[in-house]
Amino acid sequence: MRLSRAFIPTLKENPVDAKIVSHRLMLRAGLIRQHAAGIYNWLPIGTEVLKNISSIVREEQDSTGAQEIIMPTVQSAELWKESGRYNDYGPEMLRIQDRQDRDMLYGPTHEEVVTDIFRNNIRSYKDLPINLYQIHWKFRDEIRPRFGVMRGREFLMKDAYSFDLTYDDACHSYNKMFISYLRIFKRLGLKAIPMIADSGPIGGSLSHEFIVMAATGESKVYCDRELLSKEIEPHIDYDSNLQDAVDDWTKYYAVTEDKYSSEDSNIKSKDIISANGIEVGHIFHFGHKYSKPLNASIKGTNGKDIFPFMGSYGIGVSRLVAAIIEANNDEKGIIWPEIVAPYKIGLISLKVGDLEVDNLVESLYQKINSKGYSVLYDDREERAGVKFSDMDLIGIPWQIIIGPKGIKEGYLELKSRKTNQLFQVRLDNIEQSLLQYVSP
Ligand code: 5CA
Repeated sequence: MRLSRAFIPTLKENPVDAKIVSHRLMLRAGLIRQHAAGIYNWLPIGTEVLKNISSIVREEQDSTGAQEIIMPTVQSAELWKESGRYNDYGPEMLRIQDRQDRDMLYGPTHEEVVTDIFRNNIRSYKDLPINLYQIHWKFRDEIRPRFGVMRGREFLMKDAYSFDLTYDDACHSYNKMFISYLRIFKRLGLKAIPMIADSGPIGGSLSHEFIVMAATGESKVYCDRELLSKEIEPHIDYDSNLQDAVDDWTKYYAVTEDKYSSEDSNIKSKDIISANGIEVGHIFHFGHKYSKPLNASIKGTNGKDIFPFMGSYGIGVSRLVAAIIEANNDEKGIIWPEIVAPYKIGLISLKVGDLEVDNLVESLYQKINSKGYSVLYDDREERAGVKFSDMDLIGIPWQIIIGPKGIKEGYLELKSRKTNQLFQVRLDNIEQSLLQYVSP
């Protein structure tokens, strides 16, 4: 993409009402614009980052055997009256009436809808286990939307729902999501720690939140220091028994504030740290909480009707954009991990209008584009300083810098946004040399 044609409305000044760094940088780098309180427009590079995060979430969820669907954002209130949550959910639910005066709502979550799909289409234990997920918009009329997309009213969530024949099978489904979440957050360059959590309005007795430690996080957590350096095993076979792998994480003390008791900390206080964190995921096992009231029974192995055990598993996809920025920024702007960056390479011409430079940069732009690299080419007639600071603000991981001096001497400069290191890359063997540092 040529920057002269790209819609990336950057801001020079810090927006005054943005209180945390990710909110400031998302506005300044032109990722989002507010539409109404807690409701945002996602502009091109914000959209690109959401797509990149969604792809990783999708790949990892698919590899567990979960299947992607799309459910409606606007739901009928009838189902919620059946489950008993219509009144319980409270003012966070946006309730609407259609022209027939029927009660509708904008979905804050989808347990009822997915259970309705299940009961209308699945009849036998032979169809279990099944896990259905979507990546879709939710609306919660949060009392205090704040920090930009960190706590929005409309936000993008990955929500998965599992159905199992037995409690043990349901534990296996829960464990699969537990491990899958650790893998997803690691791929996104985040350290997210699973912590025992309160299940709130979703319900059930077993639940873990995945927390990324951050001073600006809204969740207060207590956890064993050792978890901060714990790594996930690189390989996983989802058909194998995952209990040991999960126990290896849950054997440490790690709880959110609701589950904390000061007596716990007395026992081993020296190992336990208290900190703030961002809740990027939350998984729940709630057994028959929805399958029974919605009468989603199927034929069991002995021909008798049984209710499936259920769980649900959420990831805050739009919140992750903010969480990644909180973890990856400096005074100049965002520092995207390559895997989510809106563009991997920024191409900066130091002298637009110089024929030799223009020709070389143009041909290089075509070449690296055709090799599958995503490139943002700053072709504007701006001072070099402006170009550098825009690329740094937007956070492109690699910047190729070309000027008349380098051309004369037969090289270009490649700068790493993260380390600020400069590498000289020879012009006569550019693809090979680039591959050393950046993969498409
Ligand atoms: N149905 C379950 C799991 S599918 C559910 O709704 N869980 S949740 O309420 O915990 O939400 C899942 C994730 O969505 C949270 O862990 C958080 O990362 C994200 N999330 C929740 N509320 C918001 C919000 N207001 N703004 C941005 N992200 C949010």
